[in-house]
Amino acid sequence: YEAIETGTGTSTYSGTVPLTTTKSGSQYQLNDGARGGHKTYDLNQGTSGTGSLFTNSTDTWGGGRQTAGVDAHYGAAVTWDFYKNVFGRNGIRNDGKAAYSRVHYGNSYVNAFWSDSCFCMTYGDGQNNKNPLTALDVAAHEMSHGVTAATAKLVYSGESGGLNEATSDIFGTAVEFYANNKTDVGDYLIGEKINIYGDGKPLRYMDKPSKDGKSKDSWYSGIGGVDVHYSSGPANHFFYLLSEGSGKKTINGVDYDSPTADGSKVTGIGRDKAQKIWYKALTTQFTSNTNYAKARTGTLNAAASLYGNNSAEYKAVAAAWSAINVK
Ligand code: ASN
Ligand code: ZN
Ligand code: CA
Repeated sequence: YEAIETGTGTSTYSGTVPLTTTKSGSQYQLNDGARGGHKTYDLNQGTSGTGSLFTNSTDTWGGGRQTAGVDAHYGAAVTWDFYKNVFGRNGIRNDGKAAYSRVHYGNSYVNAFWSDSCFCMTYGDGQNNKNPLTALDVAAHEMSHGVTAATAKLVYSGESGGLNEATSDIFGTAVEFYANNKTDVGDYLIGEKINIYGDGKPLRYMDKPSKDGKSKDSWYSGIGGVDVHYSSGPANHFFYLLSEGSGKKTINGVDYDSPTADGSKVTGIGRDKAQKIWYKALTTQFTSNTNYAKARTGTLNAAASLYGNNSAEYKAVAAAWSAINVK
């Protein structure tokens, strides 16, 4: 017999978390029957297949190889809940069916990725297998690649590739704020917990993307030739400005200082409205070849349909794009 259960896990990055599991006979499995049957597997340093489903004799998880599995299983659940409760989206393809997660990929593999062909998320263990790339914002970033692939299908190169990456950073961040647990209170930093450079610094910054040394703060002709993880900068910056406004601000103890390309002042409309606008644009306006100029139009159309074309929200979208040089 099988039953849906609620267990507890000790994670790497999110403290003690609830886990939805399945009891099968006398064994518990990381199989989330409340969210489309999302399963989490241990690749045990392999690079193909599914390895083995995490199983346990009790419903208390963590320690050793299980710990990264706890993060991945929790991250997939919170991301599922975010899309469901905030946007009414029932899973990545809005069909109620889950993807799956694989952890412990390869040896000292410093990346995580979404693959549409397996419909799954995969996580490496980081440098010296010490920092698995399973933090909540990373998991939500990867799962959101699945949502983009199921909706706008933004091509993963050129300007559309930058918008694809930014979409994952935007919703990765939104999920972290949504979770609002003790250790994931939410910030506009990407990958601040995985110590990818060994110096404790985040991978990316949304208030001023150029703080990473590579991302672009604003649009310019030719940005389509930049790696998609850096051409995402202007759209991440747009989202920050639209949510929080320009200038200095401290949120959950983190200091931000967001500049504008033209010295203009932008007043934010709050993250809840900004994420609604981006989601509506992604799912009803953007297409595979949407570039920055079309993203401006698409988000303005989304804002008009949500709030009206004379609304403060519509005007803020226009102002935030202009502030990153998309006029
Ligand atoms: N972690 C990376 C990402 O999701 C993997 C890649 O370069 N596609 O963007
Ligand atoms: Zn990505
Ligand atoms: Ca973050």
